[in-house]
Amino acid sequence: MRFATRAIHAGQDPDPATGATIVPIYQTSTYTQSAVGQHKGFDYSRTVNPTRLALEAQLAALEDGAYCSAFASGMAATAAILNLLSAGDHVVASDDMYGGTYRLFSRVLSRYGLDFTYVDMSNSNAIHSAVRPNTKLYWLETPTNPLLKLVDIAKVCALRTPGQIVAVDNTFATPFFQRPLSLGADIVMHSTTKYICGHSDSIGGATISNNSELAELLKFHQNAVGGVPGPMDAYLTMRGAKTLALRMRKHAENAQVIARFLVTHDEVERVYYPGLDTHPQHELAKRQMSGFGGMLSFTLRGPASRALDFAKSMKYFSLAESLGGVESLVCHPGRMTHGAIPKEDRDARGVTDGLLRLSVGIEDIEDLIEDLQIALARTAQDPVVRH
Ligand code: P1T
Repeated sequence: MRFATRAIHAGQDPDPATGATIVPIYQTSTYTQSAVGQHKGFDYSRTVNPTRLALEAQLAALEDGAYCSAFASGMAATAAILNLLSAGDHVVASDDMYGGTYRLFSRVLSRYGLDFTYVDMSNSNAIHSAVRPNTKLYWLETPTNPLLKLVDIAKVCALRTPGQIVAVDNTFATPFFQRPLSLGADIVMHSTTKYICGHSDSIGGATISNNSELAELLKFHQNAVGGVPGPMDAYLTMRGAKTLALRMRKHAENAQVIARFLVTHDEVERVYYPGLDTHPQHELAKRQMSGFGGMLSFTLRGPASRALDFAKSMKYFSLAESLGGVESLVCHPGRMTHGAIPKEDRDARGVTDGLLRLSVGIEDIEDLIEDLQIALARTAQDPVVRH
C-alpha cells in the first residue's frame, strides 16, 4: 500500500460490532466482563480503547513502523520517551527545538537526575564531542523549531552505540516528507496536534517504533503514567490524518512560493526555509526529505519591534501559537512558543526578538502573498515601500 492509501485504509477496518465503515468514537471508560477476566480484549480505556487502537495502527503505517502509542499531547509523548531513561543518564539534544520540550528537559527532568547537553546538531562534530559514557538518548528535531535547521538522521544513527536510543521529533516534516525509522532512528515522536490532525481542533501526540522492546516499554508508560488521548481526540486526529498527503503537498507548494517572495523582498533581512537553495543544508534537505514542508521563519530589516507590529497586521495569517493546520498562522517565537527559554539562551541560539515564524496554510497563494505584501508595506522602514 502506498502512502495516501495507507492514510485512508490502515487501521480503518469496518467496525466488527456494527459494520460501521468509519471507526466509531468508543466514548467509554470501561467494558463489561462476562466473568472475572473474561472480556473481548478491552478492560479499561486508559489501557486500551478501540478508537485509539485504530489511530495507532494508522500512524504506525504512515511512519513505516510496526508499533505506535498515542498520547494526550506531543509533550506527553516526549515525556514517555524520556521515561525510558533512569537517573544518571545523559541526553544529547538539539540547541534549537520547541520551547516546551526545552522546558520539560531543563525544568522538570533535570530535577529527576537526567543530564542534558544542547548542541548545534547540524554539526556532527559537535554531536560527537557532546557524547559521554552515560549518554543514553539522542533527541533530534529536524527541521528544528523555529530556525528550520536540519539534523542528518543517518549520521547520528551511525554514532549510536548499543544501548543508546535515537529519537526524532518528526512533527515539522511529517511522515509524508520524512521517515526517520527508515534512516535508522529507533523512535519517531509526533505532536499530532499539528499537521497529522491538520485542522487545529485537537491536541495529541504519538510515538512510533519498529523495536518491539522499546515499543513495549512505551506502551507500559502510556498506561502507567496515563497521558492518553480521549476517544474524541483520537477520532479527530485519525480523520485529519486521512488527508495528510493532499494537505502536505499544498502546504509545501505555498511555503516555497512565500519563501521565494520573502527572500527577494528589500524589507526582509533573512529567510529560513530548507527549500531555498541558500539554506545552508539544502543538499541534506533534498537527500533526507521528499519535500520541504510548510514552516518558515524570517527576520525583517529594522528594529526588532517591527516584528511585533508585523505579526498583528495580518489578515489571513492568524497571530497564534501552534502550526500545521489548514489555516495560516504567524507567531513571534521569542514571546510565544519559545518564551520558556531564557532570553540570553534564545539570543545565543538565534531565536532573536526580530524573528517571525509562519505556518503556511493551504489557502489560495495569491491571498497569502497579498496579506504579506500589505503587512510589509504597513510596517516598512522605507517610505517608498510604505506607500
Ligand atoms: O503542543 P503539543 O501537542 O504538546 O506538542 C509539543 C511539540 C512538540 N514538538 C514540536 C516540534 C512542537 O512544535 C510542539 C508544539 N509546538 C507548538 C505549540 C508551536 O507553536 O511551536
